[in-house]
Amino acid sequence: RAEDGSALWLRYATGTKAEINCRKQSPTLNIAVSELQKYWKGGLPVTLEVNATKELRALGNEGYTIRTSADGKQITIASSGEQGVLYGAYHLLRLQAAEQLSESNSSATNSDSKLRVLNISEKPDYRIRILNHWDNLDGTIERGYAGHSLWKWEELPAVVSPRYEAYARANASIGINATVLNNVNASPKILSDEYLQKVKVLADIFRPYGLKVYLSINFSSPAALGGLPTSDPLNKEVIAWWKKKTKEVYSLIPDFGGFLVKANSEGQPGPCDYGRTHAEGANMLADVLKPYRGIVMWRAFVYSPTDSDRAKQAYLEFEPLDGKFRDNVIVQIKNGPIDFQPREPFSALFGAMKKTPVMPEFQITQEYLGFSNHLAFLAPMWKECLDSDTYVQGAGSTIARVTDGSLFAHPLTAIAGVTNIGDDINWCGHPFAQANWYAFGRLAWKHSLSSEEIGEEWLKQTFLPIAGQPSRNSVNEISQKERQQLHSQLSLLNSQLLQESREAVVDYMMPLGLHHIFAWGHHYGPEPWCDIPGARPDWMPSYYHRADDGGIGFDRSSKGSNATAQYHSPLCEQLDNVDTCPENLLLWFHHVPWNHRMKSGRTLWAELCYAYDRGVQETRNFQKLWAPMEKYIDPERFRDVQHRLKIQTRDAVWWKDACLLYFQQFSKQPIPYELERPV
Ligand code: GCW
Repeated sequence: RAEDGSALWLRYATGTKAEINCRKQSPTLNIAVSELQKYWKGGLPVTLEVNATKELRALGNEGYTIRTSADGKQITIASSGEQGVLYGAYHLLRLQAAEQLSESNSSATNSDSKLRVLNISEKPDYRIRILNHWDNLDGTIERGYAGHSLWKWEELPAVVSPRYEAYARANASIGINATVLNNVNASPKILSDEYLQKVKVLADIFRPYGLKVYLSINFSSPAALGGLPTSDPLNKEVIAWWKKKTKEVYSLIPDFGGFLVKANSEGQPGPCDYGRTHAEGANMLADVLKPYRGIVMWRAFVYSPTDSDRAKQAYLEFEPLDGKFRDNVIVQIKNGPIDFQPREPFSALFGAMKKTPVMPEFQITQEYLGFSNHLAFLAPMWKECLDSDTYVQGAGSTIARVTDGSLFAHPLTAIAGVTNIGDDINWCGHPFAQANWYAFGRLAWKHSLSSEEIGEEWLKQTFLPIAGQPSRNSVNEISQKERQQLHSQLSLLNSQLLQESREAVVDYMMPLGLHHIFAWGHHYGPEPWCDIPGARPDWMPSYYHRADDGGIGFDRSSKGSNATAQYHSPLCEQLDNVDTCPENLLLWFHHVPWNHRMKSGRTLWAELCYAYDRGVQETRNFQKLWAPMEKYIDPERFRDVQHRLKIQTRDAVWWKDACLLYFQQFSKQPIPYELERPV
């Protein structure tokens, strides 16, 4: 019963062919039919319908209904579009695999119990639900921890890996409908004729699954690839070059999505090189893409070493441009103002652009959360961002509502996730990292889903025994009693491991609002002491933690860099005041004396010690929570997780000891005896 994780959450059992009816045929509908024929075990026949009723039109061509007929004898999946039918089919299979189909809803469910009456109606919250691959054309992945790129560029277009289709299927199963194939640090070569032929092959494979291809472009492609003397966006020849190139792209890929652009950031070229604004650069590309209904995703991740506070820069650069972008441009904003730290406040830019559609960029790959060695379920972090209130139109102006089109009625809505996928057999490195790909898709579809619901779905699909297969310790199927125990174990894993894991990382790496005290060059271990003479100050940890004899933390209040002023009232005042600022962001916004009294009654120093220690102890508990899974699942996945959890604890101790010993030279206070102290 070896399992290698390659099936992801799609570990469906095959068996007798189910009765599936569909009057139309098409590549997309055929996938829906075949998936259900092979894997639907619910007993009732399923009818698939593409139908333009008023109700279905309101749900859009990706929305759907799933209903049991009045006589209870069949199920109908209906949508006004073929894509919606496919999503409906995966929804039904998900309910089955997560054992959420039976009437009783008890943990003792099995395939024999009575099917509940289905009355489901769904439509996605975002129009574009997109993965961003930071994959380079040489096969490496920037910040990738699961092997090399899935895209075998040197073999394409002739050789087609079966994983391309498996990738599209996995995305379709969770509603992801778009993907950017290459790194935002983009090679101009991606737009060469040679590479476009390769991209076309991928787009053709993805199309029936409703997965649209986008590309990251290098802003100086006209010069670098086209040989022009400039890439100035207002230059006529440059515009003509982009027009010709875009025409070529669409002749190969008629439903091509558009361009993602990282411009004038971390050494990338951009319109500012020619004295033009980000809007001028984005609009030039938008005009070129417009006739094909393509869009531009323009990243707001910009900062330079000259300004005093990096956390303020994206806002300062982009807020004045609100209203200056074409309607097929969307500004892509990282969740926090710095860079995917374990915890950041939300980026104030979300509340600053009323006239411009903006989209969140989340990082699924764990660049700053232990790579693929640490277990960190990220749904709680993304929910924290989406549920944050910007107050841009008064209370209730959450980031979810700013970006899903409900607050400002922008028709263009999107959400991006920097993916953690590589060519490892299990796709994501850590078996639990698959949960983050899954969670991103589910939240992009429906941001009101709770992290607990998503965790439960994923755990059940990933670890319940596949129906009809022998159990871990015998040739028989798992017994009813064992099944119940496994269900309780999974529910513990959900509440105490998945849901706690991100907070544990925050605790053992950067509690209380600390950020970016990572080692130089990679972003894995701690190096708060790092000081490289002559290096960019904003790339040094001391820039961020500012520890000294007087205290620790970055003063971004009105007495300091005044980043708090970028937030709307009443949040602005709340963050600005050291007594009302949430303690989990305290050192992000304030430089606080070591003896400052925290809500717990402890001093800041003691609180810091307790937080680091709590993080370590949590990871020890994760190992204990995982141990009983040995009885229920295959040894391969069991040991893989067990092994990584050990590494996580070892690293957590490393973080705690390194940070506490370093900061102690400023606090000059002992580490409390009741904690696990460094030697
Ligand atoms: O998170 C940082 C990374 C860079 C990345 C950059 C970005 C793709 O350390 O590797 O480059 O942000 O988002 O552009």
